[in-house]
Amino acid sequence: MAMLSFEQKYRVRGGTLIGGDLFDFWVGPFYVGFFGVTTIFCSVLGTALIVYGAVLQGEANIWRISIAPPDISYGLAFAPLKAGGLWQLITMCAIGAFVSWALRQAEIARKLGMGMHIPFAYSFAVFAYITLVVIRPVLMGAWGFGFPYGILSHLDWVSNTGYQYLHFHYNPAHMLAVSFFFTTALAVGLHGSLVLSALNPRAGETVKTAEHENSYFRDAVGYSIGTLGIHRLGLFLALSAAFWSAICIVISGPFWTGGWPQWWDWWLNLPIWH
Ligand code: UQ2
Repeated sequence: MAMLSFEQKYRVRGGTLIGGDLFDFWVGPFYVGFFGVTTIFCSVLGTALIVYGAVLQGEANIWRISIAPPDISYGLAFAPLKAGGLWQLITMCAIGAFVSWALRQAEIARKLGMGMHIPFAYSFAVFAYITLVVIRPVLMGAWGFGFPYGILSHLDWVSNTGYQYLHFHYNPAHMLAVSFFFTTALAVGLHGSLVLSALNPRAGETVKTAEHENSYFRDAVGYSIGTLGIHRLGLFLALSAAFWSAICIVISGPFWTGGWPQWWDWWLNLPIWH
């Protein structure tokens, strides 16, 4: 595979967290490392188990393939392979692959002398997944509270789980998560459009710089957060969206068993009203 002129310069030894020089090499454009090997191993095994589960199910329609967690009656024990055990193995493979990927990101960042922002950010997505399939099921006492691995079945799970709390949009952590998702979209929309407008002027005009970008927003809203600032804000908004998503589901069941509309009774019950 062709290499860009600068790539050779950055193919330096070191930065590994484990394995020393043993896996410190590239395959084509890809850095391998110990965690590249574990990522591939977990991904291939997990995918093979999903395919095996689909074959057991005798389901050829990909929309309907679903690998369900064990019945609630198994609690936190291992279940037989065909009764949720596959889901348990696939979950272990998924976590192994996701954590390996984060550690491979960390090794590459170390190798290049960069900050840990990428593995840190990615970890919030992994944390949200682990909250759904490990932390909440453990707090509720059964793997059966995890979500099934299927395209339509996981949608059914989200809908059913939401309705168990009557109206999930009244969950205050869900409100925060949704607001952060929308604000992230606003920030990325503003940022992407601003950068393209500055770098793609009409034919014959010179490319504009950060001074134009700052001036645009000072003219429009009286404030510019700056070229570094918008990326800090974007990271904060996106991580907050993932974080509050994890919080909104982990409090549903383990810390609040009623309907979310009823949670707001604390407001109606404030002593100032009576
Ligand atoms: C900005 C800036 C950028 C940007 C954007 C802004 C030059 C290239 C989008 C404007 C951002 C503001 C005013 C903050 C908006 C706040 C929220 C919560 C969405 O100033 O610096 O860099 O891309």
